[in-house]
Amino acid sequence: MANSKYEYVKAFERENYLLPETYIVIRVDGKGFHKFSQHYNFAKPNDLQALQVMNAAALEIMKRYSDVQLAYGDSDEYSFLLRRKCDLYERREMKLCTLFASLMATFYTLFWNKAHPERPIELEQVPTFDARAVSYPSFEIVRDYFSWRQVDCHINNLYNTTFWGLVKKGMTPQEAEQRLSGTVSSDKNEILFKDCGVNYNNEPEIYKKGTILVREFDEYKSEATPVTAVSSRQRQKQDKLRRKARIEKVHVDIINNNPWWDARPWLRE
Ligand SMILES: Nc1nc2c(ncn2[C@@H]2O[C@H](COP(=O)(O)OP(=O)(O)OP(=O)(O)O)[C@@H](O)[C@H]2O)c(=O)[nH]1
Ligand SMILES: [Mg+2]
Repeated sequence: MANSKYEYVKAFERENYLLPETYIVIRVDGKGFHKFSQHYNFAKPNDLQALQVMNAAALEIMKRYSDVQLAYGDSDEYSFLLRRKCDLYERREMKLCTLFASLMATFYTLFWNKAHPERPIELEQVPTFDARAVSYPSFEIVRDYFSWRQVDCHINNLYNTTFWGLVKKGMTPQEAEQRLSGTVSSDKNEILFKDCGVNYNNEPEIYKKGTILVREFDEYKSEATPVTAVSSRQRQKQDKLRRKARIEKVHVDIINNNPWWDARPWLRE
């Protein structure tokens, strides 16, 4: 009710507006997916169908929000890069985080049920996600951010692949853990090859590199004009182009891969 005597309670609300002209990254992460993966019998170390459900949910978010230029995901997490000039919900942090987390949970449930009609999501174990938003002042830091997530994917995947490789060869989980303690990357590669007969290089790219969803433009025109100088008609036109751009799914190395980033100048804008 407008102008009631209770209106004053609104004065207690606080809002964080993410800094203008900075890149926003929103990362969603599955809550308690260790348990979730056990409940739904995920394949170890990687469950391809579960990863595809994450990818489908993230793609759906990207389709809805043209400000998302790039998304990177592995395991139970996804990071979304919003363009520097994005004004989605006036850059209100709470609005963005709650929205992305709830969309992810809803889409995850829908796509999971579609992929597993025989094993639909049950009330006692529903997928939920937390979300955080960070604003980064330079594109170099954005690249380092995504490199950080991909390095994390690589480290976890090499460990998990070796661990489960040893367990499949007859070790107990404790023995496998002990065998891997103190080892570096090259040791794990060697253990995998010698003890498990697995060449890590031949493992699927989606497991080793994670998934990148990226908006691709055939004809790209720079938007490098100050935000105030762009008319609302121009802005609508640019938004339409972003909506029309195709979204591609790739599993490539983005760590220190300058040519990959440089070939997509719109990610900088
Ligand atoms: N078996 C299997 N487990 C997976 C897969 N993807 C994710 N997981 C599980 O999900 C966990 C994700 O890691 P975290 O996000 O650190 O753990 P979490 O249990 O979700 O905990 P919080 O995020 O802190 O709530 C992994 O440690 C695995 O246990 C998969 O493809 N196969
Ligand atoms: Mg998690």
